[in-house]
Amino acid sequence: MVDVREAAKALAGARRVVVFTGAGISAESGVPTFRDALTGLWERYDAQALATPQAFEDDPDLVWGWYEWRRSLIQGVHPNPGHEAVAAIEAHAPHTLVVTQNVDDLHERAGSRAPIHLHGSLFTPRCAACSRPAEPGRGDEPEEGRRLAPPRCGCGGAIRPGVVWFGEALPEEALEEAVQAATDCDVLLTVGTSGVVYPAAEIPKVASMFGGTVIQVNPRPTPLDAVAAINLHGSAAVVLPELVSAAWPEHAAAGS
Ligand code: BJW
Ligand code: ZN
Repeated sequence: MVDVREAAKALAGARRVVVFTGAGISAESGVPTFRDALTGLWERYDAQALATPQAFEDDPDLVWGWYEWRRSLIQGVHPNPGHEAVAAIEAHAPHTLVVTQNVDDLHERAGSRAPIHLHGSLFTPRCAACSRPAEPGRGDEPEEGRRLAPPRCGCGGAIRPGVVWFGEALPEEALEEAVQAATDCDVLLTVGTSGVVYPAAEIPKVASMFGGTVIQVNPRPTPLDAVAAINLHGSAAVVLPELVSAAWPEHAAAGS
């Protein structure tokens, strides 16, 4: 509780805030984290082995089926109080930038203004050959998942998910904007990320290096413990609303 109060004081006093999120913020909505064991058709695989250009080249039906299944799952869940608390931070601290590694749309659905998606989105498929944007599918995949042939573009190329796989460059503008915001921020709140995937994991480190106070929310230790001035051990859906209520008590009183 002392840590929450200390974190709330830093947050309420900050002019510029960056909220940096990972899969853990969506866990309580029912979205498995990236490093949870896979289930269904994919239980023999490790997500890190499926999230590569090579995996898509070797077995497009397996990889496209996995991404369509994940998009379908996300379409059936809702933002949780953690996502809502992030939107509340944006409402109270107008110079807030949300930078997410997540490929879901739960920040947007919770009311976040324009979150930066460092690793792309499940909702922006494109042609693997000519990059032309394609329409996302219907999102009614069976619960166990299935192999699914990717649709074809007019040019004959396979449609691929609009996400960033291992070995691929992050969207340049998004990364630049995130690094600039980390450089300039007073507080960076990192939530639900294992902090092991680069270059995204540099962002909290940049904030700390340039004098920002890093606050971490995670039930487990991570390599970012080393840069976090305040570590709030707990789940995002519990800790973030507590933090918002402590930072802006009128928010709690208004019941919003
Ligand atoms: C909760 C919770 C609750 C649970 N509440 N919390 C430097 C050093 C070493 C390696 C590299 C390096 N630089 C680059 C690399 C290589 C590589 C990399 O980082 N590898 C490491 C894994 C070793 N990086 C890349 O390849 C990147 N590209 C690149 O560097 O390109 C160079 C280049 C330049 C120019 C031209 C060409 C190339 C690309 C990385 C792309 C990552 N993509 C993925 C997949 C996206 C699509 C998909 O989703 O399928 O992004 S990987 C995966 O990891 C996904 C995630 O966004 C990302 C981060 O995962 P995240 O969000 O942290 O999730 P988890 O599951 O790891 O952790 C969840 C956390 O939540 C845990 O801590 C839990 O405790 C916590 N938690 N419940 C709060 N209720
Ligand atoms: Zn094409």
